[in-house]
Amino acid sequence: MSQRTLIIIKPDAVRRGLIGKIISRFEEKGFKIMDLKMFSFTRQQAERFYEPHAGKPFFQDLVDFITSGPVVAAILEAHNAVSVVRLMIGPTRSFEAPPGTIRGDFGLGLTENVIHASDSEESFNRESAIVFS
Ligand code: FUP
Repeated sequence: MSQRTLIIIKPDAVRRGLIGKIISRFEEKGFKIMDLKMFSFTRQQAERFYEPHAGKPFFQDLVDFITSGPVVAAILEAHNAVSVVRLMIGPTRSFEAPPGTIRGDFGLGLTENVIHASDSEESFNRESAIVFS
């Protein structure tokens, strides 16, 4: 059955001019783009978005980073969208992400790791309500 997921092209990738290349990968893979927007997270919105990480040692750095410039958010649809997109982005630590993944091809960072993608349908519902409200 068709499923939706959320991706966010993070400020590092937007600053480096990678929006087109990253969106193209999902188009070429066959995803339908259901919604797309560029915006900047407010601090309050970022704290809600990353609420599952509240209290962790990297939380403030994460909020500082995601609010440091514009991002591009998209809702993508396909069969098994959540797991297919997670495969395409690669592991959290870009420096360990295999070539061929988006993090593996475009980044080196941990906090600055190019792209976010929902890790479950529940996360998609929660995150998309914050981003596309
Ligand atoms: P992911 O689902 O791959 O985006 O990774 P997580 O949900 O585990 O982490 C969310 C974000 O927190 C990551 F994108 C990067 C950041 N992070 C850090 O900055 N330091 C850490 O030690 C772990 C995660």
